[in-house]
Amino acid sequence: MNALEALESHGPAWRDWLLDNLTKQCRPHDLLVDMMKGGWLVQQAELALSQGQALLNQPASRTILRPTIGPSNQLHVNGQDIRVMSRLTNPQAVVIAEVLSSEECEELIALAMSKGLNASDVVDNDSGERVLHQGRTSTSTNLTKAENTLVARIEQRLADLTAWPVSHGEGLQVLRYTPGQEYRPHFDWFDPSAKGASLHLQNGGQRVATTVIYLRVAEEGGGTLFPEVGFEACPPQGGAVFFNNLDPYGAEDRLSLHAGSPVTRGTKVVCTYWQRERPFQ
Ligand SMILES: O=C(O)CCC(=O)C(=O)O
Repeated sequence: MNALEALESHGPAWRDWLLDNLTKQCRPHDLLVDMMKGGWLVQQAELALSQGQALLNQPASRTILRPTIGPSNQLHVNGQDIRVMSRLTNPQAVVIAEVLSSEECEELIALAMSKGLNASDVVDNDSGERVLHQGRTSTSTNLTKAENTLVARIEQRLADLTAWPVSHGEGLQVLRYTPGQEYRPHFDWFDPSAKGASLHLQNGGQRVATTVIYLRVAEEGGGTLFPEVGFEACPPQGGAVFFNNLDPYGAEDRLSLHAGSPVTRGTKVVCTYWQRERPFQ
């Protein structure tokens, strides 16, 4: 077999495009996405990428280990039967049903309410402080890791579901949106080039994945929207949307941009679980 067979397989224009972009240090995942849009099969595109890197004496890109939901569409996790409803490849996202029972949803809401909800905040990129922001208008409360048996059981289930250690999870956050409230498009990863990110990256490293569990579903509006790919997840009560914040090569995935769409009727309550690269205290 010709050592550059994959690189040459789609003609000289593609070969030159790939070599040119590799020379410009473009992100491997972005190149693969463009190649797939151009009709390449993913395996052939990966092979062409590695052949191009070898030709240019660049180190081969390595995929990283990320939290992952297995290929089966019917998952059995710690006694819970969880159903896969849909999967998205770019960004990698999975919509699932029956992660929590309706009793667990109600118990979690009652726990959050008993603690009291406050205006939700965001991390300021410059100072690293938590600040209020007009783009996030929900109210919320943070639960302590394993603060009771219900919380510990849910964290363990999410860790097992995504094959990622429970030690790497942040505490659950419960959010409530009433009509007009929303969380405008944002990334969950910390921007490594921002001054304020370093403090947050020191404890546990990057946020590698997010799971948003729907505890109560709004009558209208309130889905989790991925505007870059035109997809809105609307799981039923107890269902969730899981997504990776990093691409398969470990770069911050700009396609993971997401939003809590405005609720237009009823109340939405979700519980967010963020997973880190390393153990999180
Ligand atoms: O409310 C949602 O659907 C999304 C929540 C979210 O984006 C977050 O908590 O980071």
